[in-house]
Amino acid sequence: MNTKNLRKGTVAVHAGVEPDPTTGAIMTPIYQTSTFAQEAPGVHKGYEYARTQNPTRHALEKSIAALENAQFGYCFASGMAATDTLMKLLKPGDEVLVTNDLYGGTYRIFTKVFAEYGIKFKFISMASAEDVQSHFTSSVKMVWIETPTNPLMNIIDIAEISKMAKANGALAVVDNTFATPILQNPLDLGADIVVHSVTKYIGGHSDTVLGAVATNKEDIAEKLAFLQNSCGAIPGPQDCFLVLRGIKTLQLRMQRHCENGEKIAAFLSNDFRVGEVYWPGLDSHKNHAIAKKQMHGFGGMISFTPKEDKIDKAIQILKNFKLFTLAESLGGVESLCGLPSMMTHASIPKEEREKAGLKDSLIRLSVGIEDAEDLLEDLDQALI
Ligand code: P1T
Repeated sequence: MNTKNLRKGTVAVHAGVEPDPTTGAIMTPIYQTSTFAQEAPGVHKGYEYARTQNPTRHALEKSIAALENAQFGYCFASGMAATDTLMKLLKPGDEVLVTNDLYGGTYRIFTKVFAEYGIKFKFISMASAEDVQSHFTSSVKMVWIETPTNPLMNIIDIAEISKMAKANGALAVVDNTFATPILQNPLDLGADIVVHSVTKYIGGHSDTVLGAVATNKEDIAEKLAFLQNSCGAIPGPQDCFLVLRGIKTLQLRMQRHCENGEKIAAFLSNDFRVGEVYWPGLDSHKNHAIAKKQMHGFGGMISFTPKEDKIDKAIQILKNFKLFTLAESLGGVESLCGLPSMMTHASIPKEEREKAGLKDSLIRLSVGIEDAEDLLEDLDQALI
């Protein structure tokens, strides 16, 4: 189905999924096969070998591309595999400007893996777009933006920084994991490439690890297809099927994540036991105006510090939770909580974390789609 002029909720239900040509099955089957029969050498139905193409994966790739208003989409074995592939667009000597507040695993692959291959990474605050301009040199070939950032919920102006990247001959890449294509479409704002940890909201049910990249640039798409096939970090068809199923409710889920997020952010902001609250929907958020400009909702990710800025206090609060589960990851239907300094961001050295404003006592919440009243009661009994 051509979903080009349809709205996001409709795209989420229909894009990429056609009735199966052989049986009419409404749901794309799990094509659990490694290879495809050929009538004669090179004569086949568009599928040769399942690393190169798989119909279940293709359906998911079309769905995610359509949601991101992209012509091309590619799926990978994880969000990190997607990031790994994007780094292979670069050459030794190239430099990447990276937001200084980002997922710890992304920091790790940049500093511990690709730095060894001669790619340079400069971690900078992108909260103010003007401050980014002075960092461009002729070696900068890519700008890596995460917005909202993980875990401080900083908001980066995608349109402004993409414009700067273009003027300086660099690619603008946006990790859109926290916002999802329902709340933010970076390609429409001028970015060249959008990347997702599909493991999170897009999958939505904490049952699959998967990544995706989407773009409207044909030359980049060609390279991505080449890298996907050459390096082979592809997701299996069963995981693609699970995500195709999850995507159908993406818009509904995001509406509820946003509603619950708003109630919890308001509660935390007014509680005497809480210090700082980080959620882009709050008027007090320093880039709330940019969030309003580029997002269609503010999501369900919230971070906060206990009033008394002590890691022990944070650990006690995390232990007190009954409904929020202490776990890495985010974006599932169930609410999770975590301590980034000891969990998702432990791979970033303490001094780097502190430079970015990430305190050891910061608690991160992934607010699920449960009844908000139950979540608020759990928070109230957990805070000390
Ligand atoms: O886990 P994986 O699917 O490989 O995705 C990596 C990744 C990429 N980008 C962002 C913004 C992410 O948050 C992640 C993974 N993050 C967690 C596991 C976490 O708990 O923050």
